[in-house]
Amino acid sequence: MKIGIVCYPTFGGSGVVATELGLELSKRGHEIHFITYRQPVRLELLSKNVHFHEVHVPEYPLFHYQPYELALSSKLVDMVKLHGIELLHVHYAIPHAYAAYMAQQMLKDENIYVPIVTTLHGTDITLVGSHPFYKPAVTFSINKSNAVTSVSESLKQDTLRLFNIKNEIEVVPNFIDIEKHQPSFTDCQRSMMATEDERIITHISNFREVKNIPDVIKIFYNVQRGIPSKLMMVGEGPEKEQAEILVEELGISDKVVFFGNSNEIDRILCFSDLFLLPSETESFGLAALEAMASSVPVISSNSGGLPEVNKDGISGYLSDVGDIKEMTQKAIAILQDDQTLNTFKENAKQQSLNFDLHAIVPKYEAIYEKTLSDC
Ligand code: GMT
Repeated sequence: MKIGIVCYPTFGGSGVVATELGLELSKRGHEIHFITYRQPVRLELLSKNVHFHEVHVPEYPLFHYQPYELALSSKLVDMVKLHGIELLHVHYAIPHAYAAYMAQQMLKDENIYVPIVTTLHGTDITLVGSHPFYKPAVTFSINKSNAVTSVSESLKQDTLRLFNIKNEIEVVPNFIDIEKHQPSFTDCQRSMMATEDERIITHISNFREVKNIPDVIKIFYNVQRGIPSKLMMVGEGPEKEQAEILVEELGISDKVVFFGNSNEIDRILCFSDLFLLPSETESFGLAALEAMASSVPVISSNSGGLPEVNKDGISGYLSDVGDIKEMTQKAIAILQDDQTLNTFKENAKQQSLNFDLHAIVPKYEAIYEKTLSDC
């Protein structure tokens, strides 16, 4: 199949999933066209089956907001015609599903029909999409998609609760390329980050309010008082500066490393002992799955789709949002001795195997085939 993939090209989970999906589909013989405003971060290699088409938005001083949807839908029309793209798979409803629908209508005028598969990722529904200013357009574009998927059962239920949806929503969970998370580094360069008696705790995110970054730091602060440890903070975002100030105020600057965005997530996870994700809400928690695939147990909140990914008492623990005390106790319970830690590490790895890309990607292929045959 010739598939156009539209996504955000940044470090966000939806872009990562879209990129990994496109790469795997290309290995399975499909021709993939990524259409977005920048080359996606994990899309390092273009090949015979992987193409990237950049959406340009010319700056014009009359516009207070440059019309990205317009440029995207025009680019989609051009690329479908030029490359014979048979189906568009758009990740994150806003504004991608809307732009794809406009492209579909424009192409109809030229007797070309391109179906749309929309994948809902989380904040496009829970935080942003349900805002009254966006809701009618989001509802419309979900209902006009030929097929709709969501990354967890929890997100599906949120979508049905928040919007008037007439379409079927199929749950296709996020996935991981387990092979990429095999330990390929001899000692993971752990010694560069911590002494032998220290545990390494990690958090990876886009540092938005929804991630509850202050909770990450407070949990770590409590843990390091009983168990010698270091905290690795990976990512960039609006809450990062406040996080650095809090670390300073708590007097733990020598124990916390802020990495910024990193293309070496697997290297950092390789030397990690515990992953913290105390988010306010999380439709899935791809970062937690990536940690588990690297044998890192997870302390998370129990909100949204996290209980579908992290299994309480097995791959880690789940607590109510904001329950720093319980999260601290559970982190200590995992880290307190090598035997317990190793059991959680093995279980985390085992749990991640349920999300192996070889099991999940065929589900998308089946959706594409059905969508095309229904048109
Ligand atoms: O986590 C974010 O803020 C980024 C956001 C995105 O769309 O890139 O992540 C959402 O999609 C991910 C991939 O499906 C999920 O793993 C995240 O849980 C989800 N984030 C939220 O629901 C807050």
